[in-house]
Amino acid sequence: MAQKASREDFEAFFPTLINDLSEQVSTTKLPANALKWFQDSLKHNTANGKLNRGLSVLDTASILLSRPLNETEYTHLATLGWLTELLQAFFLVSDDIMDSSHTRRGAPCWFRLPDVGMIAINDAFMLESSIYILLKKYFRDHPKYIDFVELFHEVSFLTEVGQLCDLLTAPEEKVDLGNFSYEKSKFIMVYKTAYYSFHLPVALALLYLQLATPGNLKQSHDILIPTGVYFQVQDDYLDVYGSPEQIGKIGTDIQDNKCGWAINEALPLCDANQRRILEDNYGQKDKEKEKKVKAVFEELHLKQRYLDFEEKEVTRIRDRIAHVDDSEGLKSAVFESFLNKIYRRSK
Ligand code: DMA
Ligand code: MG
Ligand code: MG
Ligand code: MG
Repeated sequence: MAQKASREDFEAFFPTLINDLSEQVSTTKLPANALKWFQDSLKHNTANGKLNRGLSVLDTASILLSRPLNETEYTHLATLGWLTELLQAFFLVSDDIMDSSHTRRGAPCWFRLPDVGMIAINDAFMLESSIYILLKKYFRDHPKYIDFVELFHEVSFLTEVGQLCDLLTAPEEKVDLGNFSYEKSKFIMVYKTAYYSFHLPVALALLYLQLATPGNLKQSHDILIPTGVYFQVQDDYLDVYGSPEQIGKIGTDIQDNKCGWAINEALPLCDANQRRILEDNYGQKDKEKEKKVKAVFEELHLKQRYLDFEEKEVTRIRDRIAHVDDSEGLKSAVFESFLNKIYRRSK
């Protein structure tokens, strides 16, 4: 029987990796304050998250093996899990700068801390570099070492393509709702979120267990990319409707002129008057204007439309999951477990 990874055990494992990275960076004989800075960044930027990505690496492997992980497997897979969390930390630190966000995981964004500021850009790079230092330390002799490296590089690149399109469709001071479309928002969701958040953790477990056949990877991809899009629709919905206490961040999408789920849902539904209100108020750094946009969303019943979308989409994904071909060692429970982590989430 598979065993669900405990969040506490997984969290307790991270200090080992901080020690490894500290040891590595100390070979440069850097000043003590720089070592402490790096350690603080590693801690702050990985803390208080949901850890879905990291835990899914462990859960996927245990499901594929149909048994609890032994000690070596746990160490290796927890390391891979934390590498997905480091990638996430790298993306979040930079995303918060680019989105002018204020809070993240219930605390000020890293770059908002008075002593940090734009040093955060370099901290983001170091969070990313940490992935490859740890990969080398723990997986240099694994038969799939180069595949791990390439996977992280490829997934990072795809995420950066997504972030680029997210930013280019959201120019500041140039609001043109005619430029938005459901197709554009879907493209952005696939690339900026689905690959690194969903495809990556499962692909890592498959590679580690040497079950990453082209067939298994393709099946995983075809289920996990729609799952990732569903997750980003939730993120976009919660940006507008979640409370900051719940989601740990203050929504910025309306003021940032983002081509996200809510505005694309609203545009085809609104009458001329509502459209004018959206055009006059969307994408501006002004709380009152944001409220006017939200009022139109309310009139269009976006909350209910979201709930309907969620049930329809999850039914569609579950149907795909039910048809997984397990002839090369893949299991539908991998995807059920991942989907259950996010179904009807409120944070
Ligand atoms: C999420 O975009 C994508 C990445 C790569 C961080 P987002 O700006 O919607 O995320 P959040 O709402 O967490 O700032
Ligand atoms: Mg953001
Ligand atoms: Mg963003
Ligand atoms: Mg968001």
